[in-house]
Amino acid sequence: MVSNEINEITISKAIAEKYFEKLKASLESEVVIVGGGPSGLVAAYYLSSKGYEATLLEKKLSLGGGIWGGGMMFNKVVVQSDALEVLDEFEVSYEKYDEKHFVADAIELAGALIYKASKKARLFNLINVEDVMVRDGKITGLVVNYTPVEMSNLHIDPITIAAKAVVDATGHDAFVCNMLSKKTGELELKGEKYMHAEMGEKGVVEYTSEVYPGLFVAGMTVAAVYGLPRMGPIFGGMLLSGRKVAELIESKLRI
Ligand code: 48H
Repeated sequence: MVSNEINEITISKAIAEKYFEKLKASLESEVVIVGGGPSGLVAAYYLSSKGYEATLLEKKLSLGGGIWGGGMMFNKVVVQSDALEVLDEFEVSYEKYDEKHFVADAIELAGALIYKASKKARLFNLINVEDVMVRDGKITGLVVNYTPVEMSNLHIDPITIAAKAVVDATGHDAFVCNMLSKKTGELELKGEKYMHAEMGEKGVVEYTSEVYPGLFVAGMTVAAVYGLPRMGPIFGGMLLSGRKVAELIESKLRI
């Protein structure tokens, strides 16, 4: 005899109710982070740890961005000594390679960032940010649609999400900055430069900033906006940039 305790319609109702509860709560967020790579996940974690309502939007099925494949699909990543405290915060293990270079497992790093960020922030996958919302010279939110809508080229209008602060953490694409530049002409992107790991790593953290009222940049997007070198599969700069953008937003929203 099959009991009726597990019910298909209850399963569907539970998913629909809980998902739309989360989506509705996110429609007016304090901070929206675009991109679920290392810098975006770290920013989402630290912002929500500080008590801010942080929503992260990722267009792909899986979060983690460029972490998973390490360097050329060798799934290990290097993190320099300055960023080890972020690995410790996320309980990621690492091995010393020399005084300055440490090695972490790419899968463990991606898993830990996603896990810890998901405990605190509102994370969405399969949501593609396709435009910006601007009023009175300030970014006020984002225009979003489900990724399969874009992939299938269906004519379906997007919806909007309001935010007091937006973080462009879309990596090499610098999607939000490029869109803002195209639509307003008020932001100039210098474009990412050649490989120079030391300059790239330092610059990405140093130049993490607010680039337009309400719009902050973190991770590789910083390099795209400020014309900084790339650095390859070393991830300390991404982690520190994510932490720094959370601190900058905190000091701005606290006022
Ligand atoms: C929603 C979007 C959209 C959109 C893109 O590339 P990422 O891992 O970004 P970072 O900056 O946190 O880390 C960069 C690092 O992975 C890397 O590539 C390095 C260090 N490269 C050095 C080198 O020399 O090459 O993640 C960005 C995420 C991705 O998951 C995208 O899918 C997502 O943003 N994304 N999400 N709406 N319009 N555009």
